[in-house]
Amino acid sequence: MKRYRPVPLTFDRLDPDEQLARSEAFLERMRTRRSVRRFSSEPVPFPLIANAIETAGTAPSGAHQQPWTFVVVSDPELKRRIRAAAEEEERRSYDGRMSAEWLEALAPLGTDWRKPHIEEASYVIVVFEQAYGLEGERKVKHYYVRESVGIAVGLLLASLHIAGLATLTHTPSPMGFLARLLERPANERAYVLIPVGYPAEGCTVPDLERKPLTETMAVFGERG
Ligand code: IYR
Repeated sequence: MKRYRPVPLTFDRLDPDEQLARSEAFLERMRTRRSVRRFSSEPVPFPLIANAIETAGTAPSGAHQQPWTFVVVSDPELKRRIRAAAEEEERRSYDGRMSAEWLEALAPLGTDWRKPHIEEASYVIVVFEQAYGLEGERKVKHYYVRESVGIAVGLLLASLHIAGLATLTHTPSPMGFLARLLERPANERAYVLIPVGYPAEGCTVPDLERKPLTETMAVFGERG
């Protein structure tokens, strides 16, 4: 069994002014993040992708098991095959598998079964959750897998956005074809597919608003 071996914390204590300035600058930047569905073919520097994945890996995870794998695809033929398989599933979803209520909820986003972004974007990152660990033949139980991977994906998206790239969190359903096409081991399940690149010339997005803090925050006690 691995033992508890504490080491001193490294912690960068900031001046209050600096805290607020950084917090506001980050908020202002993140306010400009939008999901993008049409990409240009312009290449993206690979270090931006690698840094984002390393940033994602700083996420807290259940029992620090880091139950994630990020598969980066730039190969055009593989992207073409992923798009074809995704569109096959999505066509069936939009043509009957999704309920009328679901389609109504999606209407303001203007989505349909066509997924050109999978081929157009410079990179596609497919995130896999590790349902359990594999140490040789032995299965190791993983804890809070979906929560851990969700937090990691949030950090990934923030890093890519701060680096001046556009992304889409795409969840073709069902996603089983991704594990097959990307030759993943038995313990990995596709979690989300993220095209990454620059928006296409003239790219449009739905006219959406974010909920104000008054709707998303409740406070008990004094505000410091
Ligand atoms: N997976 C489909 C449908 C879809 C579902 C939700 I919830 C969205 O927020 C957006 C789309 C698709 O990708 O089109």
